[in-house]
Amino acid sequence: MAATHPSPPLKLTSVKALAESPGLSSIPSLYTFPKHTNDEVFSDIEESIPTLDFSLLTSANTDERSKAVQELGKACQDWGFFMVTNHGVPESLMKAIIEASGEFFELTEEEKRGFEGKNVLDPIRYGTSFNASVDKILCWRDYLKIFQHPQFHSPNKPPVFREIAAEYSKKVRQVAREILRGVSESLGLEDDYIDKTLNLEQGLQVLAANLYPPCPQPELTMGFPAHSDHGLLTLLIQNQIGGLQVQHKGKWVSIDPIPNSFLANIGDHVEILSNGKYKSVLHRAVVNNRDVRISIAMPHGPALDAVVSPAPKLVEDERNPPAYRAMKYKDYLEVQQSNMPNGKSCLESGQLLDSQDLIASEVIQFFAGLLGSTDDVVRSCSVAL
Ligand SMILES: O=C(O)CCC(=O)C(=O)O
Repeated sequence: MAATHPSPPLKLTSVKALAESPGLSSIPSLYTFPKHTNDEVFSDIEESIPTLDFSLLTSANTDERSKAVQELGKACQDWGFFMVTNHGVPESLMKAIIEASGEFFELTEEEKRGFEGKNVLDPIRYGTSFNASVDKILCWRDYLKIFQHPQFHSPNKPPVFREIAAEYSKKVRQVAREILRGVSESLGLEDDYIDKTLNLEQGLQVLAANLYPPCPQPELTMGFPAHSDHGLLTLLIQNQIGGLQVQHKGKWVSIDPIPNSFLANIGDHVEILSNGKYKSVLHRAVVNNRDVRISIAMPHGPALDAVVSPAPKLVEDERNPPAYRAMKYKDYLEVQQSNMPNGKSCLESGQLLDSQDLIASEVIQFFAGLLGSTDDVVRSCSVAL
């Protein structure tokens, strides 16, 4: 095996440019990830990832719908991940958004740099790695992240991007909202509990396009290290090149792409809302030495100003005290983005609070409400807790 490149690149370039540099046969040492003992990939797994037939979830037949809701709840509890079929988003549109994202990454380095963002709340952010300003090891990945809702944004290049992204995001958002109704119901809550409490009418929707170019030493690096997703529900598609691995029963399981379906996973904020009944599961993307892989992940979150806490109905029982602190979604995004994924979900890295703290935070929110003050009061108090 060839030795790793001795020195890091002087200037941070895109992985695409690096991968295309003539004669590259080894990767710069800055891209080398340490091996972990739990890195073994479980290939002969007997169970397969659950599938949600979306047409049954939206069926007018109440028996069919309640069976689909039950299966959805089981998928959230057992895997945190599931395939979504019969979702009604045209296959041609799914292909078109992958192609348009590919065209974006084909722009010149200078053109792409025009879309570089600095802050997690910048509505358009092109970049490389995870967050190159904090990463100690670089990931074999370039990305483009664009806020699609509540305000729609788009890069102005390539010219086809805007129209395709607008159409794709609108359709995917409808699917996500419907699945979240099912998630709500499966938790024994009103079907519109998540929608109303977290103000999904103003919910954040992000289009995150990931580019993983072929890598000469794929076994040494990582496209996207283990992480869980912020928000409520992510719907992912890819260009039929595998690479996603999901943690299941302590092992990594490769999930093969299935044409014309979404791979869905619940995010950290469903874990919080469900008080841990549904876990936001770690996943990662590995790279290969042959094919360019493109994935489009679409996280759907609460409104940025929504404060997320365990649903009171799910914590009223003293055998099940609140396990998570109330936190504004916007603040959570900033915390998550400020650290490179470290193999733990962001929740595990400091979100747990005991019930005393949660009661205190609810008291603060109550008084903030009485005083008619803004959410900033809540935020500053919550951080101080
Ligand atoms: O590319 C993939 O398959 C994973 C992407 C992902 O996990 C993300 O964008 O959060």
